Amino acid sequence: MHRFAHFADVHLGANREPALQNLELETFDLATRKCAELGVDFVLICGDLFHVGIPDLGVVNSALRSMMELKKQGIPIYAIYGSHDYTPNGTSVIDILSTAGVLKNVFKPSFDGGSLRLGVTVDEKTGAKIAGISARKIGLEGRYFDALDRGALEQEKGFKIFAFHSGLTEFKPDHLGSMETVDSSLLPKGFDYYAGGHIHQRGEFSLPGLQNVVFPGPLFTGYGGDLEATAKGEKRGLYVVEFDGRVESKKFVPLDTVQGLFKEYNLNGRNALEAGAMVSEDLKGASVEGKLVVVRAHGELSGGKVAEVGLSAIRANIIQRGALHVYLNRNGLKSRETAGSVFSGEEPVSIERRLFLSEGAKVSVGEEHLRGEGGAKRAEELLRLWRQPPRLGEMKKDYGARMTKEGIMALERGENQD
Ligand SMILES: [Mn+2]
Repeated sequence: MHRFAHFADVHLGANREPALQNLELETFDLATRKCAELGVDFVLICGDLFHVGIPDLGVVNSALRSMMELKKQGIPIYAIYGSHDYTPNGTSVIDILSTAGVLKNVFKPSFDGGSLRLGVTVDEKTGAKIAGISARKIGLEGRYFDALDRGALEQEKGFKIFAFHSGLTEFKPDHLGSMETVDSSLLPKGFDYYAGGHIHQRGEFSLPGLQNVVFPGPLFTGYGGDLEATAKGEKRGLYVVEFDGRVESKKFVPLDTVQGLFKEYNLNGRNALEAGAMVSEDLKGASVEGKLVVVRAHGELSGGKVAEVGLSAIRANIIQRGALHVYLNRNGLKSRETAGSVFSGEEPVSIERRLFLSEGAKVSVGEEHLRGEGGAKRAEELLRLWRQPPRLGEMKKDYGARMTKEGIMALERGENQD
């Protein structure tokens, strides 16, 4: 019996906070060690190994160390590009790793007229055949699928894996409604396993002619939404597939690198101080040590400003109590006092003027000439000034200095007064 590991959407380098970045790298390292421990014959990574095409070298170095361990043990890594690995007209880290022989890019396209032919990579040890389509920025891989010569792939004999990094229309999770996807009918039929990536939610599917369609979900987490799901307890990990001429079993292997705590607060109708007291009281007894904590607050405060809820201080307190990381999501939190003004149906210039007037009235300004109409006028002038692009050949430094100087002049009393 042979086996391979399949995972995707590792997004190394996605998070800037050191604790999360370490966790990303630790999870990847754990995944590679798990692969070796489970005795897989090869590893297939279906895109978004890194969060950007040209990541921080420290992140690359650490990931490389984990991959070299697999290489030393004779376990090859096959990969395709994800939408994040792609750099237009440039060289991506995946290219470098591929040139160095750390991994093998299995996207081998050749164009014959309007038709796309895919080269097949044969894994030496198991004889498994892998064909794959890399992603391009913003779902442009759809065109690859349209042009794909499916017949040639369908005629390939033996155990076949199709690797791709795209959502499939038929299996799109509801919350990704607006995401561009590829129709399943564009996939070549009759492969033994369809190794997916791109969808940050785990799923196993099948359709007539398409068996074993698997999206493993992110290995750790890529975005804030993933972080919330992880904190809520969603398992992250990789697939191990056993095969012998056909798929004998496929198993999800969770990687428990982090424990999470998710808290959600609807602060609708409370004033800022009340809301803050409620949240901090509720979190007082929570066990947070070593955990990834996500706090989401939403609703419209009846009084006070969002900043007066004191969520930042609450976060600092949770960190002090030993939490690994606290992610604060207050995007849905508003205050009646500071709710944004809405002007519509007017010329941009007059919308700007009214916006400056109404916002200006909310702050206390010491300088007489910056209040009311005068202030709005100067704000408009600053806006007009700072909209100017640099002059031809002007250095960034000189442009910055000029903007600062002209900006100060625009704010000064007596200037441009009428
Ligand atoms: Mn991704």
